[in-house]
Amino acid sequence: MADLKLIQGDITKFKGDAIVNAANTGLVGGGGVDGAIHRAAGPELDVACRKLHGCPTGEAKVTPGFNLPAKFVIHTPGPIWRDGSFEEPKLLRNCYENSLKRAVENNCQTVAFPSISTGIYGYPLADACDIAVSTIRHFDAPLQVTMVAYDEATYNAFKKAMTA
Ligand code: AR6
Repeated sequence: MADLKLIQGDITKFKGDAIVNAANTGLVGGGGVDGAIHRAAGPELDVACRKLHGCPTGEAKVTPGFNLPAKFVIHTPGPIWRDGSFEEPKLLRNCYENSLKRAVENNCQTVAFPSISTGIYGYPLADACDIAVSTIRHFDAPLQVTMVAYDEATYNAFKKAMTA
């Protein structure tokens, strides 16, 4: 079972083995947490991402962390919320599960996640938190996972999902 804890803060400051990036399918960088991670990692991250030739929604690909304190960045494009009938829940579950698989493959013990898809991609926060918490908790590996909530609403929603 993966162990899960919650903090509020900036994921680019996470000192551990890997941080997860809420990316886009082109892996070309963007706004939100993706922009923050690219700024903090430095331009080499963009060069490394371009060599990966994109990533389908729900899958996950790894790069080094370059100037970040974390050793690796695991890039996963979340689903863009439409109305919930376009496999959004399954795709969001895949994001968490495939990111954790990449972490294990790279011998990571400590991994941090942002709240995937609940910013620019518009996934309803409470539902996304339930999916994140249950997928991480059911993942069978000795990983220490930290959810890094940037804003208070996200922190409170995760807290609720974790105590439900
Ligand atoms: N640390 C932790 N969480 C953060 C940080 C940070 N430094 N900055 C923002 N967040 P979003 P998405 C939170 O929009 O919805 C990009 O353009 C933010 O408050 O970053 O998956 C990509 O290239 C929110 O709670 O990701 C894609 O095109 C959460 O991270 C698209 O956005 C996710 O918000 C992906 O959209």
